[in-house]
Amino acid sequence: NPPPTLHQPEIWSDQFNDFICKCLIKDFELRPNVQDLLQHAFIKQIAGREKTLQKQLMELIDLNQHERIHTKKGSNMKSHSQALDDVDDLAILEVLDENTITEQLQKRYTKDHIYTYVGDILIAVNPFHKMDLYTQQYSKMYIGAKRTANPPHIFAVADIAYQAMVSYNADQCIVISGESGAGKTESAHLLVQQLTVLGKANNRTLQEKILLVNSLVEAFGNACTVINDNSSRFGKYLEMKFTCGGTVVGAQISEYLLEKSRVVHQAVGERNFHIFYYIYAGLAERKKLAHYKLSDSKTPKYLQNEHIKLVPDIVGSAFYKEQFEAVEQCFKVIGFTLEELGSVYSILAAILNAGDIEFTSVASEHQTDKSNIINMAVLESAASLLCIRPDELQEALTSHCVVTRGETIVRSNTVEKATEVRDAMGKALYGRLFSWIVNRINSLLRPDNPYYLGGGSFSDLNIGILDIFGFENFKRNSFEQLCINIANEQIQFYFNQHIFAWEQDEYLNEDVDARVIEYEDNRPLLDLFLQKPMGMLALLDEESRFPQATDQTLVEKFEDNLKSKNFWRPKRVDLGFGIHHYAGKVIYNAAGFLAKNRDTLPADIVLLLRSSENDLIRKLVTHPLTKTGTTVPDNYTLYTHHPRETTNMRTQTVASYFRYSLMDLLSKMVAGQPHFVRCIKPNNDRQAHKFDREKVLIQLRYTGILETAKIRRQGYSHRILFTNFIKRYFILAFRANEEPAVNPETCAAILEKARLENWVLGKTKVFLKYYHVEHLNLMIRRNTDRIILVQAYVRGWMG
Ligand code: AOV
Ligand code: MG
Repeated sequence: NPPPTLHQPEIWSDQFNDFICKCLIKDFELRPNVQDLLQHAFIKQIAGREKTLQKQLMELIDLNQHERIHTKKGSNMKSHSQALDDVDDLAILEVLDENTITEQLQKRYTKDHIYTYVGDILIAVNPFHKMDLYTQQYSKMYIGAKRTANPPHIFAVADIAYQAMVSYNADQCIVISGESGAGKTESAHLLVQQLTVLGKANNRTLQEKILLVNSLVEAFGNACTVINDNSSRFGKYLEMKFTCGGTVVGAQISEYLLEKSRVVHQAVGERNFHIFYYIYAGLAERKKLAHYKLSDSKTPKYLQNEHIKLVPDIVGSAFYKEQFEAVEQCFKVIGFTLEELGSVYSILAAILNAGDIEFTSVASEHQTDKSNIINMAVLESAASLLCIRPDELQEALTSHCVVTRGETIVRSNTVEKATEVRDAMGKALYGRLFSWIVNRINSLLRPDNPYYLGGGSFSDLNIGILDIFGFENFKRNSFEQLCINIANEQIQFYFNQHIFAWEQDEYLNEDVDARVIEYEDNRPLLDLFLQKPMGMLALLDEESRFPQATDQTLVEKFEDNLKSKNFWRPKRVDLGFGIHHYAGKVIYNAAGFLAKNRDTLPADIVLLLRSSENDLIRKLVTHPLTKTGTTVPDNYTLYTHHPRETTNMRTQTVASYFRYSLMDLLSKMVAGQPHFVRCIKPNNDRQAHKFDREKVLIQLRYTGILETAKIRRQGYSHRILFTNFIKRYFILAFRANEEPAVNPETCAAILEKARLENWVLGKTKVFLKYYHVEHLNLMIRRNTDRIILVQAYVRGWMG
C-alpha cells in the first residue's frame, strides 16, 4: 500500500493533474519513485530548496488559482494586528459574561469589524452599509490560510468548509441563522461567491451560472417587508456540487414553503414579490405591456398599496428596469429558452389580470346568491394569457361541480367564494411556477448534465448552504409568521443539539471529565408545535377537516388542548394567541388560519388549466411538483414524518406539507458536517454605525452565544475515533510506510509530536478543541505541499 498522503485528493488539484498528465504519460508508474524519494531522501534533498522549486513550479503551471499549493501568506494586505482590548474570538475572553461579549462586539463594530468568532462559529453583525471586504484581494487572502492568520471573515467559513470537504471527503453544511434583516441572505451570497472561487470551475460559464442562481430565485421569492426591503419569503438550501478533487461541477436548490399568500395580499407597508414590479417596468420599457395585456395607467389590484397607487410609480423606476434586465440575463445564462421565458411572463401577467376580476352578487331564487363578473375584459385577458377559454374560466370562477350519488350538480359560487377561487388560482399558479423554475434550474445545473457542462462530470461531494426566512414578530402575525417561526425554532434546536447536547453526551459516554454547560433547550416548543396528535399543527389539521370549523373554534381548540407555559390566550384579543418562542414572545392572530391551511385549489380550476394550450401551464397542473420520501435519523429530529402522508397533494394541508418540508430539509442538513454562521441585527432602523446594545443583547441571549462561548472554551468540539484520527494524522509522527497500532498511545504520540496541549483521550475517541484540528490540518497541508513540490521536482528531474 502506498502511503495514504499520496492518495489524498487534496494534493492533486485538477489543473495540477492535467499538468502531470501532460508531462508524464504513465503517471502511476512514477508514484513509487516519489514514495521512495519521500521516504529516504526527501528531507535531505529538498530542505532549503523549496523556494527555488516553487518558483520553477510556478513558471511551469499557472498557479494563480491554486493558492493553497504555495505556502506564502496573503500578499500585501494590511497585517492583522490585534489590539489588546479587541479579540477575534469570544471563546478566548478571560471574563465571559453577556456584558463583556456585547461590549466586545460593539467595540469591534465601531471599527467596522463586523465578524467575530466564537470558537468555530462565526458571528456576523449587519453593517448596513457597503463594505470593502469582499474584493478579489480578500478572496485570495482567505484561501487555505490558517484561521488565526487573518481577521474573522465569512470567506474563512467558506474555506474551512471547503478544506474539510476535500480533506475528509465528506459533505458539509453551512447553517446561517438570525432574525429577519440580520444578513443571512447576503452571507449566503458571499459564501457561494467564495466557494466558486475555491472550487475553481473548469468552465467560466458554470461559475457564472451558479452565482446567478441566487439572484434569480430571489427575484421570485423575495419581497419588501416592513423589516427588510429584500426579505426572503421562502427557505432555501443551496447545494454546491464538487468532484472529490474539489472542483465545482454543479448546484442544486431546494425551496421550502414559499409565502404564496403574498401574491394576492400584502400587509400594510409591504409589497408583492419583486418579480412583478420588475416585469412591469421591464415590459413597459420594451413597449410590451399591451402584448401581455397589462395596463400602462391602471395598477393591478395585486400590486396596489399605499406606496404604489399608480402604474407610473412602477414603470418609471430605473431600478426595477435594471432588475428586469438582470433577471432576464440570469434566465438566459442559466439556460432557459426564450419560449420558456415568454411563458413565465405570460403566467405572471395572467395572475395580475386575474387579480383584477371583480364579482357582483346576483340574487337567485333557488339557492344562495350567485356571482357575476363585472369586468369581462380582464377575464378575457387572463384567459388569453393562460391559453384557456374565457367562458370556461368564467364558469370555473363562478360555480363549482359537486358529485352526489353519481350525478354531477353545478352550484353557483357566492361573491365571497368566487373571490376565494380567483385568489387560490393566483397563489397556486405562482407557487407552482416558482417550484418549476427551481426544478428547471436544478436540471440545468445538474452535475451529470452532459450538455451544459461539457461532458458529464460527476459529483461526489457537496456543500449545502441554508438560508431561511428569519424569525419574525410583526404588529400583526398570521399563519405565515407561525410557520416561519417554527422553522427557526427547529434550526435553533439543530444548533443546540450540535453545540451542546451531543458534545456533552459524548463526555459522559467516553468518561471524559468536562463541566456541564447549561443551555436553553427549546424542545418544549417543538413539542408544542409538532407533537402528534396534540401539537398545534396536528390540531390545526384536525380542525381543518371539519367543514363547520371556524377560526374561533380553532383557537378554542388550541386553548383546550395545548398545555404549555409557552402558550397563552391574551385577554381582549379576538382570535389571538401568544407563543413564547426561543426568540421572544409573539402574539398571533388566527383569522384566516383554517383557509390558509386548507389552501384548496378547486378541481374545476385544475381541470381547466390542464386544458391550456400552453405547455408550461399544463405542466404546472399536471405533475404536482411534490417531493419524494425522506428519512431522518431519529436523534436529529423529534418528529419523523411518514412520506405517505404527503402523496395526496389535493388533500394535503399546508401544515402537513410544512412539517414534511422541515424533515426533508433536516435530512439534507444532517448528511453533512455543520458550520454555523449567526447573523446579528445591530438596530431596528437599518442604520449603519448604530449599535443598539439592548437589541444585540437580546439576540445574543436567545441564540445562546454566551453558552456557546463557554462550551467552546471549556469543551472539545471535535471528537474523532482513534482509527480515523490515526489514519489521517499518523504521517505527522510516523514514517509513511509504517502502520502504527490503533490505540491511545499512538494518538498521544501524534499529538505530542504536533506539540499540542489540553487534548483528552476518551475510551474510543480523541477529544480536541477546534484550534487543535486547525493546527493539525495545517500541518498536514504543509506536508502535502512539500510532497507536491517533490513530485514537481521529480518530474523535472525525470525530464
Ligand atoms: P436576512 O436574509 O437575514 O433577512 P438580508 O441578508 O436580506 O437579511 O440583509 C438585509 C440587508 O442588510 C441587506 O439588504 C443589506 O442592505 C444589508 N446587509 C446585510 N449583510 C450585509 C453585508 N455583509 N454588507 C453590507 N450590507 C449588508 V429575511 O430574508 O428578512 O430573514 O426573511
Ligand atoms: Mg433573507
